Amino acid sequence: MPADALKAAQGVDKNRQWTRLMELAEIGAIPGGGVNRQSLSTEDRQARALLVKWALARGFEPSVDDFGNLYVRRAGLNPDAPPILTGSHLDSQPSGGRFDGAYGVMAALEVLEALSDAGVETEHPVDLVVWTNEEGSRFAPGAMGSMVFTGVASPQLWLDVMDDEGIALSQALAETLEAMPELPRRSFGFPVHAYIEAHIEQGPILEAEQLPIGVVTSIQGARWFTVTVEGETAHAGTTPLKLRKDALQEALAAIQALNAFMNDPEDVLRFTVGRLDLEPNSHNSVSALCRFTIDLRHPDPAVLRAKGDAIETICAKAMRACAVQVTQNLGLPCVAFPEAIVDTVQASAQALGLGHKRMPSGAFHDASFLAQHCPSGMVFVPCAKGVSHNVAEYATPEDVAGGTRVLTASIVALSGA
Ligand code: HGY
Ligand code: MN
Ligand code: MN
Ligand code: MN
Repeated sequence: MPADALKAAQGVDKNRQWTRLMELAEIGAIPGGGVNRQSLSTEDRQARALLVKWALARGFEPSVDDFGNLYVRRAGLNPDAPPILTGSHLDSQPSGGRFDGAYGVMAALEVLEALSDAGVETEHPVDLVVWTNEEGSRFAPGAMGSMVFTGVASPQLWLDVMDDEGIALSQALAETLEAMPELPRRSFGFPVHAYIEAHIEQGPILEAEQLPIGVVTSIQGARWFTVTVEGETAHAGTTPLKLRKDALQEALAAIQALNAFMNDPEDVLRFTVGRLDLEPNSHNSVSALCRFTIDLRHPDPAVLRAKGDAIETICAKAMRACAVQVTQNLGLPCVAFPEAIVDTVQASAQALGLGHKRMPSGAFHDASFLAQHCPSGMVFVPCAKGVSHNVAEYATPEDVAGGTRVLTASIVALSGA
């Protein structure tokens, strides 16, 4: 571990990072200590503006790409060298926590500040990144910004996607870019030397084993589907049950059949129906349409493929009188990070005397796509009871500072001092 790596890690200021995390958490704050700062919303724009203010105050160079991915550069000794990228996302779930995503962005800013405070120069520039729409809760799917950056998908694919208020992504994106007119534009897919994301674990393992650092080795794959069941609306009082084409009842039959099929005695597979929308959604009318979402995850690509590919047949078989359509709107691969990156993160934790373990990630991250673009890795810190995507999400000032020290040391080790 180069001496500069540890020197820079000591530059991490626990209080500065914590104060910023709490100030950021005021943007979109909701009762219970969480945030509702959904992608490309007014709150998302306010958070981005606050980050740019902090960056400019330190002489770092903000920029943005056409999909709203926001960058902040700390120059390296070699301006032509591909940057080290580090960051996460500022958008949250509707009843999200203060740390999911926000921690990785504040950790990245703290890395830049710590390098400057410690007077450590890096060969490669270090770029903070804020990925647009990692959560996918307002505009599905998630990880859009990193998919567009890495060329996995064209932004055209989603410009017409609407949120629940009928606002198109293209409009929300235009408003976000218009809010930062002074920022120079970057291209998608520029060469990246390495990518490292700091994140809360969003699971109970580190806390249960009282370890301050998770050295992430892999991220399980995820597939998102939307199932649309179409029936016919009818009068609730006069229409005999056997004549109905009741979209809700037949959607429930499909969900029951899917639950049975997805049942996994080892409890490794993750199957979630998170959204269910009805039309006309009225007390005394039979449902004409039921749309529900599926979030399917598994660490084994063969299982993820087999289980996901069976969904359409299972839903069709469950229909009595309705029609059903199944569309997949996210395919996130099972990812294993390269040993060189994992070893560097582990060596940093070791050199800093922080207890750690190698572990997989149950949550997906933008790192899932960056891993197909450049050598990538992640650093986890514990969160209280493993709770996340919940207003009660919490991590301690000590743990988030420890994670940022490991991130800083890893970045210096990777970027060459
Ligand atoms: O859904 C996920 O795994 C991520 O937290 N957005
Ligand atoms: Mn996240
Ligand atoms: Mn999340
Ligand atoms: Mn992420």
